This record gives sequence, structure tokens and C-alpha cells, in this order.
Amino acid sequence: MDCSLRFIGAAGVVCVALPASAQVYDFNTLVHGEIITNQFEPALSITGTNPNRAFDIIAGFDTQFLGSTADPDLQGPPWSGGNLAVSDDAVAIGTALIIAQNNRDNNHDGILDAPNDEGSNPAGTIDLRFASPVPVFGLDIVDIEGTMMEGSSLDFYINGFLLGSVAFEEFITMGSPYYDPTVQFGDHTANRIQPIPAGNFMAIGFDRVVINVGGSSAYDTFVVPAPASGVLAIAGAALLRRKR
Ligand SMILES: [Ca+2]
Ligand SMILES: [Ca+2]
Ligand SMILES: [Ca+2]
Ligand SMILES: [Ca+2]
Repeated sequence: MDCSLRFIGAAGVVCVALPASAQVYDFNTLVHGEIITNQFEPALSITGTNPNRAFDIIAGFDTQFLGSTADPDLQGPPWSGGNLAVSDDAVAIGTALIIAQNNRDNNHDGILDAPNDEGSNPAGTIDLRFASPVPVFGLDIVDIEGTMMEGSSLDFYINGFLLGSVAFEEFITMGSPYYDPTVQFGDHTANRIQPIPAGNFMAIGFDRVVINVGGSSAYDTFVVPAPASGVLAIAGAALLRRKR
């Protein structure tokens, strides 16, 4: 591994290679129901777990599918709320990721015949592994509400070490460092979560992010831009200060 930077965390001295260029994963190349295998590898590997079923399937769900689907709550715009719902300027996000509730694929083409998101609580996990550590991670969250939202969180890792977790509840809790007054969770909502910097965990990047999915919902628009040199300089200066 190219050791672009080292930092000292609870895991000891950690060496990370930095991504060469910006990347946003919008999953709009997936068709409605397409089962995730290796479509985004090697840069991003996506797996998942569904403790409610005998299978673990992550699939695309086209939020702009023209026609009826197994879950209209995942279809928009228009959305019923959230910061992507703003009436005159609603954001269309196309295909998003779900933990699949059924594995029906009668014609064996790798595309679920009636994709639906897992409705049990908790629904499982969506596990993202980045070949090169990413300095920030942002995402869109569709249709999560109540206790399902309360049971949801993001886990951030580097080199197998759990740096920390952020509960979805923190996005709507005043006083939390992740509070965003524009976020409104609820049925048939869509929200864009501002990128969370690895620097918040005194790390220079994440190589794994696990979405702990409390209940039926969908995920999209993973924002993982390369750091600006200024950001690196600040991180480096902070590291030097700590070392002294
Ligand atoms: Ca999308
Ligand atoms: Ca099929
Ligand atoms: Ca559903
Ligand atoms: Ca719903």
C-alpha cells in the first residue's frame, strides 16, 4: 500500500493511501431490482446482511420507476418531507440501494422481479468497503421513520478498527455535532446527510462504512470526494500539534 499519510489513533500508527480523485456513487447505472454483486468493484465492494431471511441481498430500487412497485414509499419526487423534498426544487435521485425482503428472480437474470425493502426491524446491514480510504462519507436516506430510524446508525472503520458510530437520531438532535435542521425523517421522506469527515474521529479516512438499517428504507448518493490539499494541510498541522 502506498502510505500517503500516517496518523496515530487508538489502533496505533495507521498508514492510509489516499484516493486519487473525487467520486460520488449514485447507483443510477443499476436497473430497478438489480442485485448487487461486483458492479462497483474494485473501488467499492458492497455486501450486506439480512438476519430476517435465508438470503442477504442488496439491490437497486428505482425511486423514479414509472409505474407501481412493491413499495410506493420509496418512490419520488414528490416526497412527503425531508431536505430533498423542497417543492420547487425536489431532487430526483434515481436508483438507490435496499436490503431486499424477497429474492424472487424467476427468469434468473440477476434482477429481482418485485424489489422491496426489508420491512422487519432491524432490517440488517449494508456494508461498504473502499479500496482506498475515503476522507469523508455522506449519503441520502429515503423513507425511514420512528423506531426504525432510532435503531439506525453508521459505523466507520479504518484497517479493521472501529473508529466510531453516528446514530441517525443525531442528525435531528439539537446539540449533536451532526445536527442538521433541514433533516426531517418520516414516512416517504428523502434526506441528504452532509458528509461526515474522518477528521471527526481523528482519522484521515474510512475504508469501511457499515449502515445499520433499523427498518424499511433506502440509501443512495454516497459522497466520498478526495480531500483538497488544504484539508490535508490542516489535518497534518493538527497531527503535528498533537505530537508536540
Ligand atoms: Ca441514485
Ligand atoms: Ca428477474
Ligand atoms: Ca417496503
Ligand atoms: Ca415508509
